[in-house]
Amino acid sequence: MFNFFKKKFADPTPAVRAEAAATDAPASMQRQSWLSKLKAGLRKTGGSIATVFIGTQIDDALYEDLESALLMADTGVKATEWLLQDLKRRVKDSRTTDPAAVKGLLVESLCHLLAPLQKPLVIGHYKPTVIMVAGVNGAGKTTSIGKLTRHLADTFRAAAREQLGVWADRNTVDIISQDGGDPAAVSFDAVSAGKARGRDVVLIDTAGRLPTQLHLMEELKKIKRVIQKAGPADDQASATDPTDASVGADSRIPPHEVLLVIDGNTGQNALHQVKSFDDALGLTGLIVTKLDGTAKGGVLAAIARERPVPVLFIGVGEKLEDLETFNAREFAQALLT
Ligand SMILES: Nc1nc2c(ncn2[C@@H]2O[C@H](COP(=O)(O)OP(=O)(O)OP(=O)(O)O)[C@@H](O)[C@H]2O)c(=O)[nH]1
Ligand SMILES: [Mg+2]
Repeated sequence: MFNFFKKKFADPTPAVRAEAAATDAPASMQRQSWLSKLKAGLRKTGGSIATVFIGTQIDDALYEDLESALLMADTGVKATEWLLQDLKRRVKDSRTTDPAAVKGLLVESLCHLLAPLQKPLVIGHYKPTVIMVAGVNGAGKTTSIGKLTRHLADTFRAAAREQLGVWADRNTVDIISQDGGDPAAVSFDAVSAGKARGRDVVLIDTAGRLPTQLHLMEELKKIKRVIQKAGPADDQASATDPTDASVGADSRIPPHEVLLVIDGNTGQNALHQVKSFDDALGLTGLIVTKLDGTAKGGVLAAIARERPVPVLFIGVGEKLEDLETFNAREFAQALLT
């Protein structure tokens, strides 16, 4: 079992990062180029917040401006209140009188707020690991699945080189689809095929366009129920007898992950989607797309405060390399520095 992207992009302490830079230059270069992309993508959101700190005094006006800037960035009332309170405490403790230093303290507050959202996607625990992907029309589901598929193939190839030569030559991706077929039945077929063919991962794309939100939820719930009927996957991590249904039976039943893709551009509306999809489906993670060019990137803080479903990946563009794992500190720094 390994955490997705662990090899390439773990969240290293500075010491480990230095070591990684020495031994794994291409990976750290990739992460560097991702960081500059992330920074560019978040410029619109971060820019208006950063202007609050260009004055010479830390006073009520600064906090009021900051409050407006955070609300404008769709941080939401609750997260904005939390951030202001936490920041004021940090400013008091540090006894700083320099507005520029307050920006650095805001990075710390934001980092603290976002940290619970940071969680790696674990694959390899179940065989196959079944990942159902939901989201409204145009959120970026299919694009994200395409990017993930490529990353997964790379991750497995990297693991294969290091551990098991046999994985290397394996034909990596099958696509199961059926025009006009019942989505739940196609999903069931895909999971069954994944099991029969000994695949590592099954990704299930779903449609976002249905007459109403209610129709969409009902269809997604049905897809989830039908996927469950495909029966338990092999548990690769536990030492228990896989035929003993009384042990860990629930966790082996697919889908192992139910991910919601949200369009970061939709701000507070994305938060509403998280709440309603989570209520209907029991989400295990989020993919937040289109953070490039939006002024509403504060929505991640709102999610952290109001419905902290882990953010597994964030997207800042349409290209393959524009989807990456979410790291709270990177995000806070990219946003504000
Ligand atoms: N700028 C930008 N565009 C993105 C990103 N992710 C996806 N897109 C674009 O968003 C559009 C919609 O993406 P899709 O992947 O088709 O969305 P979907 O959720 O599968 O849509 P439906 O299947 O119709 O429900 C496409 O033009 C993508 O290229 C991103 O991170 N940044
Ligand atoms: Mg699609």
